Amino acid sequence: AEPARRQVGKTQIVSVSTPTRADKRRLQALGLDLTESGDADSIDVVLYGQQDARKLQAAKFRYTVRVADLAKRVAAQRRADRRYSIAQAGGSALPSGSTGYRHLADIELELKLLAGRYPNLVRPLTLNHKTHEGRDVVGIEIATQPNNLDDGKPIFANIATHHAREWPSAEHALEWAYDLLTNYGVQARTTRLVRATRNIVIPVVNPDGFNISREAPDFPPETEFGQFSYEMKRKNCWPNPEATGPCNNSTAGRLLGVDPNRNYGAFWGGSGASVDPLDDTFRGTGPFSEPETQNIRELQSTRPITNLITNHTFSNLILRPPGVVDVGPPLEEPLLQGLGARMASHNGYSNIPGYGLYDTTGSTEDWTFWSAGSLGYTFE
Ligand code: 0X9
Ligand code: ZN
Repeated sequence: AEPARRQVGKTQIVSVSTPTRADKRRLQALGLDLTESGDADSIDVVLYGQQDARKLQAAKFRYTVRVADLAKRVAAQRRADRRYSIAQAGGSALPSGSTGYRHLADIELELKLLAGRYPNLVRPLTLNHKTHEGRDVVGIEIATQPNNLDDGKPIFANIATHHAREWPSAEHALEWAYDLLTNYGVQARTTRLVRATRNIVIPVVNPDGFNISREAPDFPPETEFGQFSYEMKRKNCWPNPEATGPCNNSTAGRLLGVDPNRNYGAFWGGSGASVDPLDDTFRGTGPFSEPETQNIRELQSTRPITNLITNHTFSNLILRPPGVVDVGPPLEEPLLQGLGARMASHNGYSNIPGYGLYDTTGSTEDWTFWSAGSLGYTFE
């Protein structure tokens, strides 16, 4: 069934009280839009109008409103972004000097420009599978002999934007590339790092979804398609046979697609993912049914990627395997915990297992770790 298109009431962010894991599981089963923001006793949830609020109330959840009018908040943030951009006209403190969120075309162009500017350090990368909308998924790899794929160096993969709306994650990955390239030969630490390792950077794993979110039109909230019908898109553009219209203009709105971070083979079929194609955490029709996850699987499987960070937003968390509590800690728990702690000591994030806020199955680092042995983390 397709969702009722006309939303009644404002889009809100609420903090739902979930003191036990049973509460968290019961909340996940409602099919609402859960964020990874919250704490041990609560999860923040996006409510798209009264229908969603009623679901919470009917299930007897207690919640407090954190953002009463998300549309208003977003408008204020956009004004703040513009002010920032103007104030930083001479360039920001970021490695690239960028002053605003990039569009997909910006990212793709800048990757090409970096390859052109640093031919001795950069090799362009196109992953094996085009997306449902026919896009290439692209990145770069950075090494002192970029084209010598037999250099035997350990690879760190810094990948981002499985989730369409998580724009800052793409910025993280791309700025990492700028950091390495602009500081190579300038800062001793970066120079050592670039010499000793190979770095793969893929800023946008899900370009179809990202492009829809990033280019979403400003529909007035009271129209048939509300403001967040596309901007708040999370998933890819899997063409749900039950839904009509293309990914950016469908009666299903943002709810079309598969959650790429529930589609990996690790524990696929378990809890913390949805079987309903219109849910935000729809796991897909089978493990690795989607081009986006096939791309990362084949990359991880054919290259010596020893470390991986998959960037999401936001909660200031470093999440390590497993994503689902029943799996229990791996033998490598001290190693994973320790490396997480070292990373956290640099950025102040909380270093916790992936299941910390809620269970997920089919997620990225669970597959790269449990199947390929790569030390994978979600930065949230
Ligand atoms: O739910 C997710 O896919 C990630 N959070 S987000 O808000 N960006 O959607 C977290 C994935 C890793 N976390 C767990 N395994 N719980
Ligand atoms: Zn995410």
